[in-house]
Amino acid sequence: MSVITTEKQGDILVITSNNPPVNALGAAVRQGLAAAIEELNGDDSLKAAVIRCDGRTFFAGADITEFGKPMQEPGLPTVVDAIEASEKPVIAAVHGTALGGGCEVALACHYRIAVPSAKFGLPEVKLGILPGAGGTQRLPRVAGVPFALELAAKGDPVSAKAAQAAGLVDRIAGEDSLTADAVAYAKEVADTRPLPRASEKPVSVDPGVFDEFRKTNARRMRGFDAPAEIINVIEETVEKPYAEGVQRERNGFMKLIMGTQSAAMRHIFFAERKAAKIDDVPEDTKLRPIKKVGVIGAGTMGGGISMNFLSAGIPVTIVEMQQEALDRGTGVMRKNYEASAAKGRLKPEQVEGAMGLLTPTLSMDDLADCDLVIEAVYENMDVKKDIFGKLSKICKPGAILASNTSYLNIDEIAGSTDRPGDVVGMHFFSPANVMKLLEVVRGAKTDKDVLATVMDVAKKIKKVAVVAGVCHGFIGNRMLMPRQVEANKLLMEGASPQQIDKVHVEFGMPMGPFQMSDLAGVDIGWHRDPTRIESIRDALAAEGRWGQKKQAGFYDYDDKRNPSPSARVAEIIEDFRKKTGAVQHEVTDEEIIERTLYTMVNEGAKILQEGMAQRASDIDVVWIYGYGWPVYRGGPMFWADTVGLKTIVAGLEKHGFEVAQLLKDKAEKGERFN
Ligand code: T1G
Repeated sequence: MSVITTEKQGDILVITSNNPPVNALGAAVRQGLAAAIEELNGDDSLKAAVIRCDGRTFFAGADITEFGKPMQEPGLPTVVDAIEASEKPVIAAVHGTALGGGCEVALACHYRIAVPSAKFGLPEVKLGILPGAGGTQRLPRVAGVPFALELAAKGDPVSAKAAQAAGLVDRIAGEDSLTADAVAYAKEVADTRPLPRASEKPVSVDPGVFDEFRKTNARRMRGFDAPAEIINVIEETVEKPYAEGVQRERNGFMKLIMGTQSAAMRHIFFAERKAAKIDDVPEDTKLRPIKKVGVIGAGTMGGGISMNFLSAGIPVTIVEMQQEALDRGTGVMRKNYEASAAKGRLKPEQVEGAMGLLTPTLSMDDLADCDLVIEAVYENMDVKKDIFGKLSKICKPGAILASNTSYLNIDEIAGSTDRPGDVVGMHFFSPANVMKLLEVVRGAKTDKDVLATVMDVAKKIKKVAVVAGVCHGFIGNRMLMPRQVEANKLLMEGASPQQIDKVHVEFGMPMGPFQMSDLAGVDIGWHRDPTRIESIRDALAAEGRWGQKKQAGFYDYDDKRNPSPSARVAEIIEDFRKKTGAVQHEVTDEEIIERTLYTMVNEGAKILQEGMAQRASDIDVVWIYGYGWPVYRGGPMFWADTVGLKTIVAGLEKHGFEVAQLLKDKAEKGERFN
């Protein structure tokens, strides 16, 4: 069955794409569209055409799986130009998400009609590229430069209503009558001339808008090539003829798509989706119904975890030991929702709706009818085993019992129950209602339907889930450890906190190891004995330098939490170096990269060879979504491939590290992780 079919409805040609799952504009679709436009213009009985899609969405863009392969004719630019050049009107009938090339197909049509729930976007920038089929030329002319910059350089979709307000959509159809409304619209405009061709529309522009946009979005665009190029292309071509402008667009597209950043971002696009699949768990595994969730602990984590479910419309029973702690926890949740409402991200009724699904209680017995219970108390194995022992008796058969532990042994926790098959780790990252990553820790006895259910729940609460095995720190925190150990050693050997952090921030991390310690709390995991000073961290903690919350940690902080190097910290470091007789040397930025980032890659290789992660790309996903690793570098394992595994091995050996066997083998064979 051809992916593109045509059907005459009177004198209107209805062109339909049926290319699941998202009507990506692959070669067959492009060929079919080109042939259909020829059919339209070659048949005198036809007066206009409608382009529509079957399935869940209008074209969701070029077929990303074709990137990097020889392009089959006709290319999308050729197809969209043929649509616009048609002598008879072509109407785009949009539902779902018209993204990237899909939005560009719609732009090349003479009219655009969409259902209210439709969205339009140019997310190419999130793949490290730019709209390569006329989008940078037609959108400014149809909807104005400011709107075009927002859509193309940021990559977020807009609603049909917003698109209509900007001039990108001409008419809104009934949610359930798109095709009929589109055909009627085609009949209405069949004889209207001249045809409205986007590329021929004049555009007025305030030249200052480009630098204004650059300034406003500097922080968000830091380190990325594509946004800057998109702004440049539009700025350089907006007052030029289409033919010239589209050539500049093409040059920009080719430059970006050949670059490492785009390869990295496309890698992450697919890696995130691959991570959702568990190799030995069939995709049609029957899921356990999750209608009600229990959360034990109303602290920062318990509250954040609860919000994920409440926001997804899933009722939560939250348990605390003390009324005061329970009230504080629920108060923080309400405050967080109200803060979002104040920023216009939520309507007041949504705040009440979410909070209305929350049942606070002091009794664990109230968890009896929950389908999933998530324990989020402090990191103490005895406490967790006691709780799980009780849950084992309280919870109904089939209820999933999950721990939010960030590094403790799930098998040991499961051993405190009489139903280890129901036990699993669900490691959220703080703040749990914001960070997208969820590590799903698979115990030796965790049932497959429990895993499949938790992965499905993760999608429902908009988390990116990655399966981890049972080891200390699972995937993310296990790789964080060697980074922190080496960063502290480098302090002892002559580097300053700000030098080490600067290298990481310039690499693209949101913050360096010491800024991160100050944010999380220097006292986290501290033994709390101020007389026992075995590390620089102990020395800081002993003086109450517990980080941002005390306006003093590895840095000093002003009232707005802006960091500045601390003379006191420099003294503490110097004293500690002297006390321990640490040998000093000139620490270079390259050494910092080798000792803090190469060691992470080495740990990632160990995680892979031990089977604690299913794939190298899963490790990449963990670091992108759990720690803010720059997506344009594709995650630690992808980045190692771009550096070259031989270089990684040499760097590790230079500093005396024992290289993981898998890393050594791959380097020797010239292989990559991804
Ligand atoms: N190409 C190929 N496969 C795609 C695809 C695409 N564009 N989009 C999605 N898929 C696959 C995806 O891998 C998954 O496969 C399945 O479809 C369902 O996706 C010239 C050059 C549309 C909002 O960046 O944002 O156009 O895992 O799980 O959550 O200027 O997919 O099932 O085997 O994400 O409902 C620009 C990318 C391309 C849009 C649907 N377009 N896609 O979300 O489902 S570049 C994009 C999405 C371009 C032009 C340029 C989302 C979605 P599998 P899913 P979803």
